[in-house]
Amino acid sequence: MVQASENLQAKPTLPRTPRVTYRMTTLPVALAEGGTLAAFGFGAGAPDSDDPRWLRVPLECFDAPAPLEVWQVDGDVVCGRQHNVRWSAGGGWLFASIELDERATGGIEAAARQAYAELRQFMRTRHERYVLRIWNYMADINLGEGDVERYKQFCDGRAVGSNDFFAEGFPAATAIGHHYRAPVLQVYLLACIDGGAAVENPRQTSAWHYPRQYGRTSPGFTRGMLMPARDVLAISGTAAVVGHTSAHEGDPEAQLDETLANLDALLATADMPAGFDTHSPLKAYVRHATDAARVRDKLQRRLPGVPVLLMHGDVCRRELLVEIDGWRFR
Ligand code: 3EB
Repeated sequence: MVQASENLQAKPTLPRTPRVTYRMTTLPVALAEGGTLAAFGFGAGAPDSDDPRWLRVPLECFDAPAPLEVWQVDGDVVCGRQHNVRWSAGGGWLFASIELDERATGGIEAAARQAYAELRQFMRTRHERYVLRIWNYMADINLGEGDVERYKQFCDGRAVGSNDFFAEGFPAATAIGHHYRAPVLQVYLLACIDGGAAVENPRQTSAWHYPRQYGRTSPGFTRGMLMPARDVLAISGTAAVVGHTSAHEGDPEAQLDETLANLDALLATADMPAGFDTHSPLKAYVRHATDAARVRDKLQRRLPGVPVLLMHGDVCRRELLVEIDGWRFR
């Protein structure tokens, strides 16, 4: 829940939230534009570049050709590298990413531990102290049974590597399985010189209170994060979890309806206008390619005109077939 209602009021003097758009453009064009903090390509067909602002996300988009995602801030952007961390900063905002190969770290738990430890160490050198939003993409997320399922090992390693990183509160987050040929863990984040306001969902148990059955280490994330200026809500990966239970096992369309009900409740709790619009870029992660067309059709009916990237990705509980994350700009 938001702590106090004054947290929801617009704060125009605070850093203006980056604009997030999906665009049919090229990497050089996106990076040449003023104020580009980050640009993302999706899947094996995306180009590669050493520019720290560029990130190739190892998820395929069901719609070809995939657009680029571009984050733009007011002001000049500088960028660099520190160990495995690539970063860019401008306008009070920081983008940082890390990609580790599990064949070098010795598995997903160690990769998560190292990724979060490196990001935490790097962030200590920065003025943008508030991590507001974070994304995690990993291979074979549902491989293994019980406590050794790889997502649960990831949660263990994330908690150890984070140490005191999120002592003041968890960021909004996404954790999704990719199908890339190499076992890479990719983590990227958005941070700011000012803090946001965490928003929980009244229909969902807070993830850090999940009961033991979901793993030794509860996942550390908040359902949504209002940006410092209170103009934009960053929406965590949202699936058909009601309370702490997965709903509608085996039924992707019913799961999608439940997910949309969860999103409506989150927007209401954050005091954002109901529904999504053309300035609300979302991603829908679909586990089975055979469900993609039905998910696309339903989204076009339920969210007409909303930019939704349809991605091939695995949700962190194997019974969950679809998940949505993204942004709601006021
Ligand atoms: C859920 O509601 C779905 O481990 O960072 C969503 C968003 C999920 C973030 C994470 C996991 C994470 O529990 C899973």
